[in-house]
Amino acid sequence: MIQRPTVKEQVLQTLEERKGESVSGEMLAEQLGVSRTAVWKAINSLRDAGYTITAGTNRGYCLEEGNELLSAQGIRPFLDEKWIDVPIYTYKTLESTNKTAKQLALENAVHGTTVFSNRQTDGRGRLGRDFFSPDSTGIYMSVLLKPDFDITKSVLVTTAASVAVARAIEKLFDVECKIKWVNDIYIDNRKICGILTEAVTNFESGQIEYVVLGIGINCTPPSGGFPPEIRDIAGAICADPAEAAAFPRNNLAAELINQVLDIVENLPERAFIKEYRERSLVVGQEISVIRNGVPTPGKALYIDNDGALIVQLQKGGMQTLNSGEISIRLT
Ligand code: BT5
Repeated sequence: MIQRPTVKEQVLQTLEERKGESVSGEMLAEQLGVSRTAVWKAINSLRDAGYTITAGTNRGYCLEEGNELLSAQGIRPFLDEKWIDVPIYTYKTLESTNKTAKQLALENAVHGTTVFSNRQTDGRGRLGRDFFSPDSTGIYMSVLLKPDFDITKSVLVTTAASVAVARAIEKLFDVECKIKWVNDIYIDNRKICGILTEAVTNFESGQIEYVVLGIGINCTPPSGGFPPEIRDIAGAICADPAEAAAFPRNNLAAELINQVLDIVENLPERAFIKEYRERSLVVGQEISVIRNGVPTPGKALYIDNDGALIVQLQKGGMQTLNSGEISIRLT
């Protein structure tokens, strides 16, 4: 059953579309077919949610620029026509957006359904590691992928997604994104994004039914700085914590959806591998391959057409790394 948007959601939609402009309460009431009191209540409830909405007697209501709370209404105006209808869910707090996206998948959510949270209490990395996901300074999102082709090569989804994230960030900001195999995005030698891809297989057929693509991005540094355990590696797209409120999170969120869904559509052609190689931080570098906590030194030679990393081991021989169960460290 399709749920009708609430008055609050509709008011937010109009204010987001006309951000920085005054919109009269009377016009809003008329447009939505509700009373002016209902509009006034919706405005108050949006203010409670953290939006700065100014009001003048004749001027009407104005959603001030720099109010970058993530919302479906804020994101949708930036989506490409092609993806304009993807279902978007935004939350203040979730344990993990990947967990919620998996629940939605069980309820038959469609390809492209995307979940965002302003904060995660149990954000996950690979191999059960934590992903630090503080309030309102990052984008934590999961996209449900159910393309109509065989998605068995789900490792390619991670490879493609890294390129999509790099493209989205560079479209909006004057920065250069590099990729550390498999799935970490770096700016100026600091990790600003991690990606966690989870494939869910059908119990009976053993086939991959869908993939949940989780992306965590540090937009600005958290107000208290990064916790000590990641202080030396973590960074953010914009280094100034004072920019947090004005950071164009809705625009970036939409661009991430656009780029991810575009690249996944063309996944079987693997055209993105070339760009992945060009963005690589590791090719040609001395590295340590870490399997079950044990490091083995070697040199990263190249990335093959499946996104696997080919390593020349110091002790002799070559190794093809194609599993998310392995980490590498630059040495
Ligand atoms: C990742 O794992 O980097 C994948 C992170 C995926 C997070 C997204 S957020 C939305 C969705 N919902 C989830 O629950 N997860 C996904 P991995 O390559 O294993 O790296 C984890 C390591 O990165 C940690 O052990 C830390 O060293 C470091 N780290 C943790 N939080 C970080 C942060 N905010 N920024 C940079 N590095 C971080």
